[in-house]
Amino acid sequence: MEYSLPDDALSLGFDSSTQSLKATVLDANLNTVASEIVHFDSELPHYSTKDAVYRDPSGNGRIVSPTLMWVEALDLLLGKLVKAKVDFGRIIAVSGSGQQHGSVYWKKGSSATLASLNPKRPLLPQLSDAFATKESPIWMDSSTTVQCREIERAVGGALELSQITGSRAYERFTGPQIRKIFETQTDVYHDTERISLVSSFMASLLIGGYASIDEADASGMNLMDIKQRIWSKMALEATAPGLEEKLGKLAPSHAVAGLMAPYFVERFQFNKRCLVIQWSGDNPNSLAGLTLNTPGDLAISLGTSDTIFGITNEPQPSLEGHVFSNPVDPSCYMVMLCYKNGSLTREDVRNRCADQSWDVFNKLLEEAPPLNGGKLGFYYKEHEILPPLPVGFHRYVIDNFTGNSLDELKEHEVEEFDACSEVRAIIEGQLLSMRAHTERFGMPSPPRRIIATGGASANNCILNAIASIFGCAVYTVQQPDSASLGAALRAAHGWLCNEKGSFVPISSMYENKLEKTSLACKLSMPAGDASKYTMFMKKRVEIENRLVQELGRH
Ligand code: XUL
Repeated sequence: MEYSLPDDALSLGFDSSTQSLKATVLDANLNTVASEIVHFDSELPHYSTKDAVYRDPSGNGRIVSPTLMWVEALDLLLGKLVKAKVDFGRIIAVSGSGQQHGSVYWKKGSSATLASLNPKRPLLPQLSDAFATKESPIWMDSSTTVQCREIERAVGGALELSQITGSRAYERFTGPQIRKIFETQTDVYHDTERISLVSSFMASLLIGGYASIDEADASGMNLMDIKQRIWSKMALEATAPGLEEKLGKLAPSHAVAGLMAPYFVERFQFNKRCLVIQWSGDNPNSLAGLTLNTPGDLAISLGTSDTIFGITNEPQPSLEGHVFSNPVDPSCYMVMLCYKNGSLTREDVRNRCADQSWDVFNKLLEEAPPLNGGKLGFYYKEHEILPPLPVGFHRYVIDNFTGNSLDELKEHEVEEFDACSEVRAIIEGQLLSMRAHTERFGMPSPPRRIIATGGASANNCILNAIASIFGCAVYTVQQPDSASLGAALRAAHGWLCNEKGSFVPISSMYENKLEKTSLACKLSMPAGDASKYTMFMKKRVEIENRLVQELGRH
């Protein structure tokens, strides 16, 4: 069944990312009709941030952003939307995306301040005293290793924490960040009435009260029981005392956080029935913006780091990657894997073997046969996290390789490959690793479809390799604003669920519109034959496991 929005309706999605605050406005046909942006460094220079953050000069890995910069940016961005003549009265729902893991510490008494904002004055002066600390730790912070190990130990180990919360403890995750504040800034912790994520913080501004944390972004905290979608008592106790009260309740991502606060209705002429739908993290919103909606859907974002998102019913949380609650359907899960060695490592091979040219690179890729005559390469120009391996290149040739069963075949290590084998080895190697790790993580095989995005997804030869290795259709979409677009789609979705009084699948909103709208995906390649690659992948996993045992650090 297809659901539509009222003809003249608009939905608004924000993206409060590390560097900027963006807005995307969609009409009832889900076409983008306006978008605006505020860059923090250049447009709010009085915070003196570099890359929108403060890095601790002692090199201890502490990285924070000024909370008030985000408050001021919201006023500024709404002013730009007014200038762009967006008719605020037509906006039926607003949602947003926040950089994941970052946290905000509301001072005792601030809920009253939030509820009584004066629409004649900007937000900033009214909220300048609302926080127990004005510095929000963000995802780039890596200063909480001690707290990570303490939390893992308290719940019985890293794997146990992952099975409860969807991830082992990571420095940037909010639980370890909160524990560090509790341990090192005890006054701040005790003076805090409510802890928000960046996402629920921005939603709180819009509703004039504390918004719940949504279940998808809560999955990036090491605090939520991923199966039951409630705070885990064990994880809470391992993190800090009295924490549950400071976190408030959880809410499904499609739920209504509240009505637009009178402050924004009077100051910007929003409709007073405008709904604020729960904000979520940037990665969950990107999943929504890339139109992933069904178990088996997979997105591969090929950028500086390669990131994979997928939807599954049966996740297998482990010591790598992350399981999140699915932001567009709470009955299943989102999995996310991040590779550090992405485009810079591909470029390194291009520069060494292909005269620094993608055209030459593509020709070489096509000269080498699929399965590369049994040649397998592992290229880590950066210390890799998936698998955990140090910088280094490793090349192997499978002996007596015919492309049929590899079970009995042995391999030997070599120093180098010829240029076309090297080019095919990096591409096949990265993709085989993605296939192996997503399958190990509980993604269906083959995937239902793959949506490729990011710089390298413009390369048809690489798309061809993705289709053959994964054995499914690959679509491309060049959508640089997938997080704010996803937020706008989720705003419309939340509005529809509220209107129908129960959850409706998000795909029912755009199924028949896809080809006509800005979301259109083009089928790029037919599925290839993946069964030979299945054997090749098993061989690769065998070698990878050996490398991790020999060289890896957990
Ligand atoms: C995800 C992560 C980043 C942030 C900022 O775990 O740390 O992607 O969400 O974009």
